[in-house]
Amino acid sequence: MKSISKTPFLLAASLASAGALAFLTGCGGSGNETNTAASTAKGTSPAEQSYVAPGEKDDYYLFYSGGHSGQVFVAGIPSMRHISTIPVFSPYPGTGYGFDEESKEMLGDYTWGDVHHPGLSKTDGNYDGRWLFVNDNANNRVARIDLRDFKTKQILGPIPNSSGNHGSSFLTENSEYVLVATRFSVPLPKGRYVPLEDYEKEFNGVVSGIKVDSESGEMSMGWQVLTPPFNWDLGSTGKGPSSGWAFWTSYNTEMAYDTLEMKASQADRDYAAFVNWKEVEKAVAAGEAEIVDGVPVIDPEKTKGLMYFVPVGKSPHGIDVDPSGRWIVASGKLQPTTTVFDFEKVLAAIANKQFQDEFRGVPVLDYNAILEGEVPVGLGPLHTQYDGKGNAYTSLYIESVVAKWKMPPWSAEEKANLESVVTDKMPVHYNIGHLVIGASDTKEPYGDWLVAMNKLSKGRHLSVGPAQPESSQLINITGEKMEMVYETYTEPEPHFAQILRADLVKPIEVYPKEENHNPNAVWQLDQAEVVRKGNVVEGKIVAVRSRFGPDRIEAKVGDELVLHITNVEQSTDMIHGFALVEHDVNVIIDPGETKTLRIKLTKPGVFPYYCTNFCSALHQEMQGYLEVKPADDVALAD
Ligand SMILES: [Cu+2]
Repeated sequence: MKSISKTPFLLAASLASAGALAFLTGCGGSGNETNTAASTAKGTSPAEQSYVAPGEKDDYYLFYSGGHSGQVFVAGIPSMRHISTIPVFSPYPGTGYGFDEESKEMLGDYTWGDVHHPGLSKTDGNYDGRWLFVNDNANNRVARIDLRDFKTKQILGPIPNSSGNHGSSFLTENSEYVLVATRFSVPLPKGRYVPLEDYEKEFNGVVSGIKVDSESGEMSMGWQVLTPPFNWDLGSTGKGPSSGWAFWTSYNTEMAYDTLEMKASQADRDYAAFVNWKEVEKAVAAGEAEIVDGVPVIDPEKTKGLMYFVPVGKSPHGIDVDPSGRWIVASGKLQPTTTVFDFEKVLAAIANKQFQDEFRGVPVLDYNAILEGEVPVGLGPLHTQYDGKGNAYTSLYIESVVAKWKMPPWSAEEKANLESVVTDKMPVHYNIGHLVIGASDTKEPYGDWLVAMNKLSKGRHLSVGPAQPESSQLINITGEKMEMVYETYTEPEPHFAQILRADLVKPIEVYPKEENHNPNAVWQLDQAEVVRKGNVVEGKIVAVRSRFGPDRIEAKVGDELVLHITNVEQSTDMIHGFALVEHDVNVIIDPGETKTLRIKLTKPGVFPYYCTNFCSALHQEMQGYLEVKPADDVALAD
């Protein structure tokens, strides 16, 4: 049942009667019936616009990067309430992630990651609500979160030949690939030592195509394209006329390997890379790649026509394709303008060989031949998002502002004075990095809310000491002028986010029993058992309100304890946990799930185990004992 739209007067203070509220808003129900976008109506107060009453739901999911926490945070829009933490690259006892064997295996040898840019899966250029991909800048990985259960399902990496996976996760129009570029360059293949003095000659970066299985979402290495040792930065993917292309900016075309702060800011222009990934696919199929560390790598110096360089003003950071796919907007963070390229002119320039230069065999497109205009947005432009109504919004780090400007096509008058296309500026607090508009990277942006992710917050919240709480701001963009609506705390360290319409996702609430194919799952207390095989004590354990079966396990020092714990519940929100006192483990099992815990028993004693996730009035009674006898106890030997 769809709840009735919230009306401006609904939230007037006089309307406090619970009965009236229930009448006007419907009963809530289950699933993703939401509040509606009517809440963005202009003329209502900011408080009314972001207010989502108790029991009502938000219109959108906001997935925002958790940076070096290794996690993804989920909030609702417009309330900005934090509603979930999805652990990806770091253990998280709140959901037991990283304690059971299944998630430990995914994490591998790493206990953290540096999450930067979440990317939603797409079908035909629009979000399809299936998966969310995120990158790990530190350990060169990409992870896939399934939006059926909001859990991390795969971590791919470390990616061969890739060092510093910052320039991702960018999904192609039909999620054929997650596209990735390296931030750092190193001697390839990885593991080879070359002195830094040989940086220009011996170091390289790559852009990678990570293949995504259209049914399962499973990622695998596709191909890579070798690049000079520039530092690749943010990117985006094409659509419409730019379908099949991908774009990344770079800084450090100076190829400095020390004091980059100074040396990498010398050149007036750095290069963006325009990569035709469909041509890369063809070249790989034609056998033109060299296998480096198991991956087909194309050298654009040898295979022409798949990579072009485009000069962009001083140390660019973001490059964003508009919803039509024709306009490519790149911003140099050390210049006061943002540059609009016309992709139709790009195609013509390639056809007519309008090259101003060549760098290591890669043609450099003639800047003036493909330029549509340099828009004087202000100081420190970084990223641009689109509302789908002909407007662009660029974050200005130095100015601490979001600048709104009109996209081309421009009139001759506008073109002669591009200052006139900058129509509004909204101060943000402070030093904005990324900004996000829902579905800005698709064919059909939502165009109602913008979230500013600010890098420095300086006193925006109650003081909690030197670590200033981070700050994100919600801006209504439905009117001619932007309107600041709400400010919220964000867990560090937000980099980028994606906004998804809530009705595009239908998460499950229990894992259906018939989908559990774990051979060690048991569903009845009388099937639960613990057996010894040599020095392995292996148990099939039932967790049910409110007991563990069995609630007594015997072992001895030196044994390996392996427990397969099945939460046999099939009702919503009936989650059980399994913590073993003084053994640093906490496994959380959702309804219908089986998780495996494996630990070496090294100390004698009697150790209680108990349920960590509140499950019933008798939750406190949900406990058992692990008896660990001394190693020389002969009665326990086989
Ligand atoms: Cu429990």
